[in-house]
Amino acid sequence: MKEGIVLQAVSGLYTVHARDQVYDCTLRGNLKKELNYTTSASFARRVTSARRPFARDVLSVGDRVRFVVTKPGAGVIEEVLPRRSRFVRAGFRGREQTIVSNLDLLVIVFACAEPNPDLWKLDRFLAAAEQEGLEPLIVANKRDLVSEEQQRETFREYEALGYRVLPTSVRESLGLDALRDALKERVAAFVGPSGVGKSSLLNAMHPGLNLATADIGYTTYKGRHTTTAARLIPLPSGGWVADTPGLRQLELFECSREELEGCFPEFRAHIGRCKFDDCRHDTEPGCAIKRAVEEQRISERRYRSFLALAAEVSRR
Ligand SMILES: Nc1nc2c(ncn2[C@@H]2O[C@H](COP(=O)(O)OP(=O)(O)O)[C@@H](O)[C@H]2O)c(=O)[nH]1
Ligand SMILES: [Mg+2]
Ligand SMILES: [Zn+2]
Repeated sequence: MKEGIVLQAVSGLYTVHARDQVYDCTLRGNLKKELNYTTSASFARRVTSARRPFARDVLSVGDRVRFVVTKPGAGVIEEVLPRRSRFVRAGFRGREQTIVSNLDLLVIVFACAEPNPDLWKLDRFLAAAEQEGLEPLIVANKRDLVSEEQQRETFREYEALGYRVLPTSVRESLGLDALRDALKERVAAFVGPSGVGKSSLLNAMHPGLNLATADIGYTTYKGRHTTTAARLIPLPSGGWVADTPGLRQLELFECSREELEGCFPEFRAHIGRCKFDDCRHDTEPGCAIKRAVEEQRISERRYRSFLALAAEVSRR
């Protein structure tokens, strides 16, 4: 038996990638009943799919599988390995839909300039990564347009929070090896505003595949409604990049106010220490979060970022 990863899943047919080769696979008939989804003890949303109907959610892009080769380039999937994570979104008629399994790295790309980095937007992506239990990697691209000092200064506060910041330049081939290394053996998604160089970075790591077109994603038509399919792109240097429009517009998904607090790592030590149990950390007296802001243990800017996100979350 071979082991591989599902790159594409279309109407019961799976493209499985194993050691630089792809196989068109079907699923063993009685496999559906045996699927046993488990997940790591990370901050990620718990996998409870065992109680959900499997009919539409048997296997997804990113699942690791064992399969037998039945003829050159084709096989039958015999076993699905436990899922480490499950990235879901509301699908058709609001039904929860697995978009990518085993996604574990969120590459958040911003440019040092052109366009100037919007740190409020960066905070949103980081909060979403925290909520999904994804490891974030901040890429500060177009480093060639600013000095090293300016790049460091702009992203310093994130490093202080413990996030990894990787300066890159596609133009000067800077940091690309480090990015390749960070992606190895991982299932990653690239997010960030348009024009920051996401496609350029992917093309630089994957010459030969023009990702400018892949950026749009693609659509399959099934009956009356339209679904947008996800796929994984294998990188020659190792690792897979998830390509789906739904991921690119990543936002906080069904996030409660309480959950949002935990998505700001510097808040965690102060949570539960406010005078009121239902403190919104806004105008209430005896607020531990506001005290931490006054004592400069939480930055004023990140605090205001939290309030802006909290207002949005509670409005939903
Ligand atoms: N100066 C500079 N320009 C870059 C760099 N990376 C990408 N660009 C340019 O930025 C523009 C947007 O890049 P693109 O990859 O399409 O961004 P995307 O929208 O995030 O996919 C293009 O004109 C690129 O040539 C870089 O490292 N330095
Ligand atoms: Mg692009
Ligand atoms: Zn408070």
